[in-house]
Amino acid sequence: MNRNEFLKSGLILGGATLLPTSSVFSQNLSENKIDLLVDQDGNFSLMALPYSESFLEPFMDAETLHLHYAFHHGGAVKGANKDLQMIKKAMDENNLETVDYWTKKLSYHLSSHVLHTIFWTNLTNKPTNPSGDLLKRIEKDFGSYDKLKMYLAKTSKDVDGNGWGILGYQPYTDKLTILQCENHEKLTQWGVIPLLVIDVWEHAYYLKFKNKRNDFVDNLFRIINWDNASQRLETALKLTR
Ligand code: MN3
Repeated sequence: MNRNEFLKSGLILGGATLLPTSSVFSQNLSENKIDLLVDQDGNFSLMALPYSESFLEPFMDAETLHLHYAFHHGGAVKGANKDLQMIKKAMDENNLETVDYWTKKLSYHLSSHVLHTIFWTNLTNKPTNPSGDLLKRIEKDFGSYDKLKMYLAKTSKDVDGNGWGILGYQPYTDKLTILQCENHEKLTQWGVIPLLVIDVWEHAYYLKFKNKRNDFVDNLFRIINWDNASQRLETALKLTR
């Protein structure tokens, strides 16, 4: 699909959107083994972590990672499956009384599933730096890698309540962009494909960092897997040009 076909097709790839298993997007991601959000039956599923729960020690402790992955991310997967079932039930019974409630829930749970899936692969246990096309685009769109880091860190630290800082690719403008996402689904720009996501929900850091979210974010910048972000940019560009 070239860029024009992509834009005409109206395929929206924002975090709040259901990705059908047959879409070019999810097919490409799963062929490249980046993300797998659904199982063979089309139900949402929790893919295995790309490493052991102690892999990110001491930057992220195993207990935090375990609770975060198994219960917070896992809970979102269960929630998204239930939301879909409840929407189907409402449709089958021609009773649309509660369908808006479950639709909002699906936006919340599925967006959580998408962002957490990306988050795990965005981390590694050693410092890396952006390179190649990603670095060139960072320099073009933000001035320098240091400026991007400052901007993304500040945006992540200053989220009101729970949420995410996100570096994404916006195909409509062919630029990198930063989002300050509240909860999992609010304050997106339609179309943005996330490349790097920073979880600043309290569950991501409270055991080890207590109330010091800023320290958590600064610490996280030491274990970002920029190669994964590069791979995500490559995929996004292939799909949208
Ligand atoms: Mn989380």
